[in-house]
Amino acid sequence: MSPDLLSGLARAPSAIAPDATLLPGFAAPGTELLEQLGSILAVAPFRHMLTPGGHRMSVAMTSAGALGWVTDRRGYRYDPCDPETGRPWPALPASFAGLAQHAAEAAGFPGFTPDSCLINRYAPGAQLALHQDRNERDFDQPIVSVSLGLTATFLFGGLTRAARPSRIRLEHGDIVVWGGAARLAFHGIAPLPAGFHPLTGSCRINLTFRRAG
Ligand code: MD3
Ligand code: FE
Repeated sequence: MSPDLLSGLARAPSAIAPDATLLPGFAAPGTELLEQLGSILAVAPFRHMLTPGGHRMSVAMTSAGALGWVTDRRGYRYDPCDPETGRPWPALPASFAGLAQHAAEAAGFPGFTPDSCLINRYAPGAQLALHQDRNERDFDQPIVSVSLGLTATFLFGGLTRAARPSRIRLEHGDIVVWGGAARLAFHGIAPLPAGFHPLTGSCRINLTFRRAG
């Protein structure tokens, strides 16, 4: 088999679970996304937020779009303003929204129009415990995730916390679309191993596009 055919097979969409579609390398491998990201971070830098229980999250986060996801002692929610500045979150770049819509359509969810992009930064050791995403208004809308930089182990559980999660490697440029039956699945990220990626250095960045409001 030719190397071309092999890589073609490796890059075909695949089902992680019903209604959870991995689009390997669907995001452009270059620096365009990261350049736009730099403009967002200049206005709304990464910060470690507090959980309602008072724990500082190991993942650093920020947002772009009409709504941004926040957590503090008062709870988890979407807010039109960055609590650090009191100002609206930076706009969602049209290229980001277009990429998310294109990916959603490729996975069978046409007409996805995100109003929020949560941006997560993982340094080595950072992790995200198993959770559900349920602060959004309409669970019929998918979530689109874009992985950049270091490879992470994604934990995909079932619809109850008790289900033993499967482990999936998410690499630079991979996009996953989570809709339908997968939308309320428990999921998380295992502690990030140390490493170096030419575009992000010693971290992983994940963008999740949502219709929150
Ligand atoms: C499956 N982020 O921000 S992205 C999150 O890599 C979050 O930073 C992880 O979980 C990360 O909430 C995982 C993949 C993901 C995102 C949302 C989902 C998978 C999902 C919602 C429902 C089911
Ligand atoms: Fe999540």
